[in-house]
Amino acid sequence: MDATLSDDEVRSTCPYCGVGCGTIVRTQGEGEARRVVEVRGDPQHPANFGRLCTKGATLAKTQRVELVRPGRLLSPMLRTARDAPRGRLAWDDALDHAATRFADCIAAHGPDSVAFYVSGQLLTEDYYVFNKLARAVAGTNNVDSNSRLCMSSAVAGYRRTLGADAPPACYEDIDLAGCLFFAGSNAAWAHPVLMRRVEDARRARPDLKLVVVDPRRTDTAELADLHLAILPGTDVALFHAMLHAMLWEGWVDRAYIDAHTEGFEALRAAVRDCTPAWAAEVCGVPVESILTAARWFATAGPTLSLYCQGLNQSSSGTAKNAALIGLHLATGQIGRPGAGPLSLTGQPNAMGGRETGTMANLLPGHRDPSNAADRDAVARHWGVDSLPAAPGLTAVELFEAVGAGRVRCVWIACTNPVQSLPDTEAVAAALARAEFVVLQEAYAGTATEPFADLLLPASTWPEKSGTVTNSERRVSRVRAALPAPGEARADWAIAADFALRLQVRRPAARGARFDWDGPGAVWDEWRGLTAGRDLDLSGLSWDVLERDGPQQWPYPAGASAGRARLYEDGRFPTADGRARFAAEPWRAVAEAPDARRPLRLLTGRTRDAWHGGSRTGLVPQLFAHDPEPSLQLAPAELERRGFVDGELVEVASRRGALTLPVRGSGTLRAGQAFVSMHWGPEWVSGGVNRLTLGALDPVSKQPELKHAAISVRRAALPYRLTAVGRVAPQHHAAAREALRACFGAAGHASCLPFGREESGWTLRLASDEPFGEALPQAVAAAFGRDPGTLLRYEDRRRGRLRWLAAEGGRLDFALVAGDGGEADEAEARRLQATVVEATPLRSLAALLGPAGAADTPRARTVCSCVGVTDRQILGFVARTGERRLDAVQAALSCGTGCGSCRIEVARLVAEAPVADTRTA
Ligand SMILES: Nc1nc2c(c(=O)[nH]1)N[C@H]1C(S)=C(S)[C@@H](COP(=O)(O)OP(=O)(O)OC[C@H]3O[C@@H](n4cnc5c(=O)[nH]c(N)nc54)[C@H](O)[C@@H]3O)O[C@H]1N2
Ligand SMILES: Nc1nc2c(c(=O)[nH]1)N[C@H]1C(S)=C(S)[C@@H](COP(=O)(O)OP(=O)(O)OC[C@H]3O[C@@H](n4cnc5c(=O)[nH]c(N)nc54)[C@H](O)[C@@H]3O)O[C@H]1N2
Ligand code: SF4
Ligand SMILES: [Mo]
Repeated sequence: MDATLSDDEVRSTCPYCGVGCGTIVRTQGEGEARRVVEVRGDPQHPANFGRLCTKGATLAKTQRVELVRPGRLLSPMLRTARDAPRGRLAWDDALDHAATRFADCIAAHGPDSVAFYVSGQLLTEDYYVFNKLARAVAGTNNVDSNSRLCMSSAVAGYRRTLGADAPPACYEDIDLAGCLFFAGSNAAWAHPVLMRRVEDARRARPDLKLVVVDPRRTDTAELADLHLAILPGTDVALFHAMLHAMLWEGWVDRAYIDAHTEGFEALRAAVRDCTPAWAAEVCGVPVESILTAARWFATAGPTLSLYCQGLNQSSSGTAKNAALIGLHLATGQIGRPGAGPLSLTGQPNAMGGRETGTMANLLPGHRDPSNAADRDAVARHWGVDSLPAAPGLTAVELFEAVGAGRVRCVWIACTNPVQSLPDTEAVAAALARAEFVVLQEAYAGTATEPFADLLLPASTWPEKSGTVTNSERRVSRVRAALPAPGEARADWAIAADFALRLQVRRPAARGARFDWDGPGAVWDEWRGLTAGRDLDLSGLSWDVLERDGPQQWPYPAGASAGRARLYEDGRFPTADGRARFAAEPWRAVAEAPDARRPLRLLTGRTRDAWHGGSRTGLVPQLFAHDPEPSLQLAPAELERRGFVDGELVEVASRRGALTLPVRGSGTLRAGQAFVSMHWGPEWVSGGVNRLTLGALDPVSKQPELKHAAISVRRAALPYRLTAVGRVAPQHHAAAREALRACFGAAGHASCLPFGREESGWTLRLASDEPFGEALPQAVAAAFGRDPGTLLRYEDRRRGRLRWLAAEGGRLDFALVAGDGGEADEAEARRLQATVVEATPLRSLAALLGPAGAADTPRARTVCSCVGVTDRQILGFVARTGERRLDAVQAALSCGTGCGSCRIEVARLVAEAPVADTRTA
């Protein structure tokens, strides 16, 4: 495999999304000084054939030396009392201490008084060791993963209908489909490299039908032939009405239903009253759209469904998944090229967690902890007498149990629950109450860190070695390109060393072995547990992966290739070999809007950010596309409520409130609001998940992170401070720490990076009392500015400050404080834009005061690779009248790199007003 690589290059897999793109990582330097200098797409990897999106393409920038060191956890740190500072200690002492705490807790309160909360960003080997540790040594099923927030409804949907948690289709089906049905997926932003493949398929076959079901007009919807902007949470009503129409029109495949399925009559009865007219009412979309969707799904096939959190993160997530899979079964759109339900996985190794059964309700190899035979099989493999039978706690329940004092010791690895779980105030309160919290993290400064008694430094990509499985069941190697920094260690090794120490203190748990000499040995033990199972990996050694590259499962012993598609023979892994229809009725979202909280809050991703941003947050360039937190509302909604674009509003749900700037967005319908899930307390005071709710799907226990009822009103925080400045690269991380320390008790505070080759920070504070003198001084100092050397324009009586620093003909730093009046805000925006865009400075007077130059909206970067803004694209079209996309791209180069922005560029080019009508 590695014949084409030079000595300083290794093949690995992108650490971000479940597309699972292959990367080639080039390093330079020796020993501790070795650095990643380039990451490019692997042309041989079947998930991406050399492509990367904005996030993958900027991986090398996350490894810049001045960012890596201060941003990482480098040694174990322990605090012995809640308010005591943490002190450094040796690994042996750290793990001994943890083992004593866990063992004492188990001895006093039983095994279910401890819990492990892990992550789909762990490698398969890490996952496997944590699972064995929890069940075989700690003796509890309290081991769950952030996949509970992500994929558990997909797991439940597959298990209920097809009999096993196995996505039956593959990426190649995109090239072969006649109809692509996206539901609750914004793949254009969340799975960009797959979207490039969709564009290719479109180009090759212009009659390919693209349907998108999403309440918002996303970039994915922008590309669709048919966009069903359904009301949030109404997918089951839509899918049932589609089936109703299919039955009426005779589009179902009776022969397939009769030969390969059970339960169709019950579903047919359930959809009898689900007429398209009824669904049009429930979903808020035209009847014709529902009929067209049904026709294309059934007759323009083969039909491939691609779906994600719009279905999964719902109190009826399992029903949504099952209803969609039901459409595939009813039309025979499964088990053949171009067809099938392909749930897109979010995290790079969401699949690995499902395979190794590292979730409360799963056991390794698609086994079930409530089944005695399954428990026995795993216990035998692990060399213990038995495994616990009591059901384990799932993510939301687990933190509720911590809050209630039933779980006392909790071990968190590779996830940031105080940012990403619903109702984060409750999560924080729970962790504050816990007796002992271990956090195994790679990066410093996450929202969960303050709650950790013991911090364990983990190595991460590009230092780790192991395997991951992507959305199409393809197993790829992750290969280490660098040694871990400081004392950081691999996750599997930390878990194994802790297990050995816990075994010493728990004699009954001594049978299980944890003495692997590397992750390859863990892999070999693990794949032994899959022999004869539907996901059989017994033939897939690391040698095979080395020789033949990434492979799909099943890959049983003796095989020479994995299987691209499942169920081609119409036989399913159920007792009788038949798939099952589910017949769940449509149910509304758990928290309906009412008079006090009239808006529906949707949440989701933006293109260039990854979750809480511990990694993408290191690259200022990745903020340019979505530079600051905001609550988006439909423009009509903004107007109706009398809000001005950009003003601060207080957003409140039943659980908590936070203050954000409000923005108009054409992607939303009236009555709806959207906030990106990335804006945790690391970036904006409070963090978005204060608002969200933990209403659970009854089967999958996945929380309804996408739907909450909220109220919005103008924030009563008249005093404002904005500070923006460039900082030297070596001070980037320290400046952030110092600025975050200035959040204090401000009613609203945010701290966001900007820049490309150079970088800096923007701090915004809003308060109900004046800021005085000390805080602005501290802010200036955080930017490395001596207040004595600044140009100062002040009206102390009115609390108005303008502190500026110019250098080399441009403004480098500006601090504006005042009473938040319109003139103040305009001035702050003007100065901010001048610093961020590095505009040559002609006259300070033109920037200051109400008589300042007319405001142009700040430019927003659309194309991250080349650095092209919306203003440049609009300006070019306005000047030239050019509306041919390729001509605009040839002139500006936008969208010619990774292509993640191409849909947006096309929209801007189409919508740009043209002053000159020569060619228009
Ligand atoms: N850039 C980026 N990419 C990522 C990630 C990231 O952090 N950043 N994270 C990865 C992870 S872990 C995941 S899970 C995936 C998520 O990938 P996606 O699920 O595609 O992303 P989201 O934006 O969370 O949600 C998708 C869409 O669901 C819509 N939606 C909301 N409610 C409903 C509903 O009731 N019905 C329907 N049909 N749609 C609804 C939202 O409007 C949103 O556009 O992304 C992965 N890729
Ligand atoms: N409102 C709302 N909330 C959501 C969602 C939503 O759509 N809306 N989506 C949900 C979904 S689908 C997901 S997947 C979650 C994601 O939520 P989280 O799991 O909290 O997301 P991350 O920020 O990726 O957290 C991973 C953490 O692991 C650390 N880390 C990175 N590499 C390693 C490593 O190798 N080892 C260790 N030990 N640590 C490492 C990172 O620094 C980071 O802090 O968010 C969920 N929350
Ligand atoms: S699509 Fe982007 S984030 Fe996802 S694996 Fe590929 S390069 Fe990484
Ligand atoms: Mo996810």
